[in-house]
Amino acid sequence: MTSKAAAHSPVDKFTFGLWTVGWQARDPFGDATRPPLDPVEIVQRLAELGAYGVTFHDDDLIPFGSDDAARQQHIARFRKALAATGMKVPMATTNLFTHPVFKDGAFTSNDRAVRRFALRKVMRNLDLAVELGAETYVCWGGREGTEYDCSKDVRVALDRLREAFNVLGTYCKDRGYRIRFAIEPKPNEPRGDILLPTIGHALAFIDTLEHKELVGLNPEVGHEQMAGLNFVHGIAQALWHKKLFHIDLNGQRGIKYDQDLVFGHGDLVSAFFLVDLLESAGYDGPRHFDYKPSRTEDFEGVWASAAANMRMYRLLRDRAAKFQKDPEVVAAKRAARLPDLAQTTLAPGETCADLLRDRSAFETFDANAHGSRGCGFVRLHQLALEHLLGAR
Ligand code: DIG
Ligand code: MN
Ligand code: MN
Repeated sequence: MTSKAAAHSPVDKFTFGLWTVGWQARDPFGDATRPPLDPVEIVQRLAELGAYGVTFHDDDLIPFGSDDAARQQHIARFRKALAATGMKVPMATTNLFTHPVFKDGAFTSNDRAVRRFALRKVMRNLDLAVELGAETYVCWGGREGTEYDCSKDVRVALDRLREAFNVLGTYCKDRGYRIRFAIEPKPNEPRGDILLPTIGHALAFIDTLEHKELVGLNPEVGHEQMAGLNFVHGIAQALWHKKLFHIDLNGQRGIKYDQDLVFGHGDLVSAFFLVDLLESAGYDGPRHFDYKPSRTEDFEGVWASAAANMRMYRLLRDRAAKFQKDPEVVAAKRAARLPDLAQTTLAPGETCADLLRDRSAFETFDANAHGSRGCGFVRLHQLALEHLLGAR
């Protein structure tokens, strides 16, 4: 599929990491199948495809170890491409996982000098992120973890992780930076077990931080699904905590290595309900695709895969909107008593004493009658799938 005139408008807020379409497809068992892509070309091509913006790790834009002159040149070229295309940079992050120095982690490395280097590396890219207008700074602790339980006392590692976020929060507050952190959980890979492996672990950790209001989540579809969890439930809880600061969209087919497929190319039914939830909830952040164009693809395939992510989101959004409006769906939801769940279990002002006096709540409650009532969920799900399939 060649890049047609943009089928998507920037209003959709579709964004991509430089590292996604720029992935050279090197994997643990094979060399790169594609040459490197110039970040300037990435910005231009994604703009043509209708993307809203790009995101980056520091090292995606400025090769690790570049001197200041080279660093400034890379940044200047990038800025020029952004200005020429109107592309935004809503999010940035740090590569704390590729260089061997991070082989035992960054914020939680047993080597204190590495922990201090990691903080400085983040601070430097935070400055650039703010200059470029980013509002979210993602922290994916890909190397924060272990292969052996004896190699790290996780309680102490969590102390160091908390210290890092407290220091970085202070760093931003001292400078008046209007940027928030978004922790990206992942259960494993590249480490045998990664700290803060799921949305739940991350939410609990965030609540212990000094600047907890500055820290939220950047959940990734495949990462929760690698742990066998329901991503829609995870996003619902992140929304419930008001901590969905950003989201990484992609596809994953079950509990296996991190596939980073095109969005919707994994569990399509889950992707449908995810889009339904995001749109119904009024999520107004970037729809960020953190995926890898399959190693089998040439550059024509790379750009086709980028367009596919956006097309999949829009198709699902259109179908979810029809699903919500379908009178049969509204009736089926009512029959399934979905609206009733929003009613508080105790009436406004009702006390425990009132509940204890209410014989219909217990003494005369007919459990068998209620237990034999049908819920009507299968019919509702069938209607959803018929919308997903374009059959309604
Ligand atoms: C992988 O899912 C991670 C890294 O690519 C990056 O740090 C983060 C940004 O979304 N996702
Ligand atoms: Mn991933
Ligand atoms: Mn990600």
